[in-house]
Amino acid sequence: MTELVLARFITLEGGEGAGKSTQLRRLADLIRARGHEVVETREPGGSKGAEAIRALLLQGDEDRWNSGAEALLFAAARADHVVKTIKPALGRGAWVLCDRFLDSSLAYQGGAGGLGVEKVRALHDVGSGGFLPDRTLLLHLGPQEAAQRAMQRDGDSADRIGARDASYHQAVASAFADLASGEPERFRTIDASGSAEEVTPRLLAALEDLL
Ligand code: Z5A
Repeated sequence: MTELVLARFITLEGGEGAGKSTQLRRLADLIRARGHEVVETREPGGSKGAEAIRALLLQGDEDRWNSGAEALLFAAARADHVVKTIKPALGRGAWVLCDRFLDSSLAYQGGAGGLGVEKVRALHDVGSGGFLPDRTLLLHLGPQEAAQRAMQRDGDSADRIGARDASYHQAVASAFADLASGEPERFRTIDASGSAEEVTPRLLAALEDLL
């Protein structure tokens, strides 16, 4: 008899303040209610080594690292996260929901940071063997609403990447849109406007065929 493969690796992506963390928690509860084990994780971070690298990446002066150094650190954190957390969970049949993954490096360091997506993909090949999600949900929110949400949460204490100017965040949004249109089989773009209660069913609908 063929065994059902239950494990799924799902990533949530989008600009700052789009509501990824909020939606990840809500989705996890709904998927658990369907009888699956769900592991909630995030990047940068998600394993002991990657959480240590997270502090290096997000604290300190805005110009602490250039795009190349940033991309190397994100790739190193991701390599640890994939081996220590994501693959073991998938191996036992769990769903893994991850707040940001490779596409954030492609959009932030590759696109907005000017490094180029091919170099970032090459680092991912070295660190994580090119490992990709089964599905990526890209939360799309207009820049004003996103900035309001981020400001409501962080006030003036944004991290060193979140604190970059509006043109950087606009370049991130445009890089995400390019990534989604380049890989329509993996990406689903979700309207993230409206209340959290209104957004969650849109995300769940984009996963129904995998559940
Ligand atoms: N980064 C990178 O450059 N390269 C990489 O490879 C990776 C990351 C992996 C990580 O920051 C930073 O690292 C990030 C990208 C960069 N910097 N930026 N920009 P983080 O892990 O500290 O946080 P984040 O991933 O940037 O989170 P976020 O994007 O800022 O937020 P979010 O998760 O999308 O949103 P949220 O926390 O769920 O919601 C934000 C606020 O809005 C909060 O007060 C909520 O209660 C509220 N909210 C949420 N949903 C709604 C709705 N529907 N209506 C109203 N209010 C809402």
